[in-house]
Amino acid sequence: MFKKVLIANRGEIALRVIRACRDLGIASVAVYSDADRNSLHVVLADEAYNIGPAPSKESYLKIENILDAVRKSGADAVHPGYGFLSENAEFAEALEKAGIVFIGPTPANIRAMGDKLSAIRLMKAADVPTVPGSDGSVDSIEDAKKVVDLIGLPVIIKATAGGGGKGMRVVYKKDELESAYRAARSEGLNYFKNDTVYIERYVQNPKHIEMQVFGDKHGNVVHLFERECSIQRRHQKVIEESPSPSVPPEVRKKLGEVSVRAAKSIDYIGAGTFEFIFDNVTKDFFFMEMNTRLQVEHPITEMVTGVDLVQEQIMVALGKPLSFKQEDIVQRGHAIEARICAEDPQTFVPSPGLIRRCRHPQGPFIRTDSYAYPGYEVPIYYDPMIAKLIAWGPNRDTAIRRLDRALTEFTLTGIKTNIVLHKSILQAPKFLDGSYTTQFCEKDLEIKMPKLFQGVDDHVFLIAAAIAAYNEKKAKAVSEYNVASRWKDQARKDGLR
Ligand code: MV4
Repeated sequence: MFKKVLIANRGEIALRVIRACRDLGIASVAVYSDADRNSLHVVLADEAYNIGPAPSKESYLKIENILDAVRKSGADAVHPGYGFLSENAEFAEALEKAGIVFIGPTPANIRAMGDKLSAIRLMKAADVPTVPGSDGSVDSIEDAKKVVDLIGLPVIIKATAGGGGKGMRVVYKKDELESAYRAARSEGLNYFKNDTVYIERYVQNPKHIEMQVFGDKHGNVVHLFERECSIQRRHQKVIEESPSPSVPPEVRKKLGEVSVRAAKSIDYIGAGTFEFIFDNVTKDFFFMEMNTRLQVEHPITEMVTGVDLVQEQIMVALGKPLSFKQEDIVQRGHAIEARICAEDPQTFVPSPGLIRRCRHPQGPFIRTDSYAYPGYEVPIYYDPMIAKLIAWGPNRDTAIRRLDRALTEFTLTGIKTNIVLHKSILQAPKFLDGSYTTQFCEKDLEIKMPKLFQGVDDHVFLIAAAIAAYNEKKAKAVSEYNVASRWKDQARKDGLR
């Protein structure tokens, strides 16, 4: 067994990995930037090392600083979490050279899937369905026109190094092609220093379906079924669920077979995810890219399969065979995850700052992966996601009800959060019937703010705040029940105190 694992990450995922270590009897090491001195991962790990200033480039992304902390702590393995250095082949290689185990795929695995065109080429060779397209890079506008003549419109132009929607253009009409082609190339160059682009037929009514796979160092590969992640906004996932309400059993079977074959074809080791675009009308699916890391939304897979994916990552990195066989893995019930972010629910602008009240939801079949606590200041430097709420139920309707209950129970004040956005999604007809596509947030979602806030003048808020301040002083304690947003309830509750 490893003696000590260093977690090269922060936030809720650092906590998730610390917990897996403790469950396995492994000591954990936190690393933190100057902005994270008061972060929970520093408290919960067995030891912690400062790795530099607040900006990620000077701390969480600085390989040399992480390696220093590894040496100082005497850790024998590193878990990278997601984001930051989790898909950095040089980091994995540097650790390997230093005799430290990288808890993740091999550098070769990361490289093979890191370049999107190389990934598509490898997947085609493994007989994985891909979208009809340019078959390699498209290096001139003349070539682009030829490709469009061949595959027809609409098409999507993608930068090979692209991500997060950058360097991507959808083209519906022939006269839009040239400007879209130039835009995709220049965005690729600007954001990723690479202006290589390729073209695919644009799949309409797209759903984002991804498959969790796991490989070990003995050649075993198993899939853990799908997650649907089509509820997203500007390429940021908002809600994920498993199983997908749109995947029929026979397509699910095919997705499983294809994913295991794909992972085997590249000798994949560890946790990985194949991302597919799924046509909700024809039920066809096409390989898009592979993520060679543990993903944010991994808990929904854990909830329906009962497998601890982080523990499994650690055991596989140690060289142990997978603890389960394909036939052991079944989808039991339904799980949904809501990403809770410190952001304005209407403008989606990040809202970092001091958390005043924080009470996490509890009760049956709810899991909360959060690093929020009262008095914590959410830094401006990192991702605004502060918590994940995950609900399980024997069926989709029950899981939705329970997630809604958990959202209602979640008290989080001082900062703005997207909790009301989630509440609105859970009421939307296209969400409830499962027919939503990746266009849902733009086209089908109406964000409903609580009635309390509609048509109320500012001076009413001022009076409410004054009442709240008075009550707080009178109670000589901080109580979440006398915040301004609950001033009506307060009037009723006064009699109880
Ligand atoms: C597509 C697609 C439709 N057809 N590829 C978006 C992120 C990246 N992982 C792949 N993406 C897409 N690729 C083909 N051939 C639709 C998306 C897509 C999308 C595209 C434009 C605007 C918003 C989108 C949201 C989700 C997925």
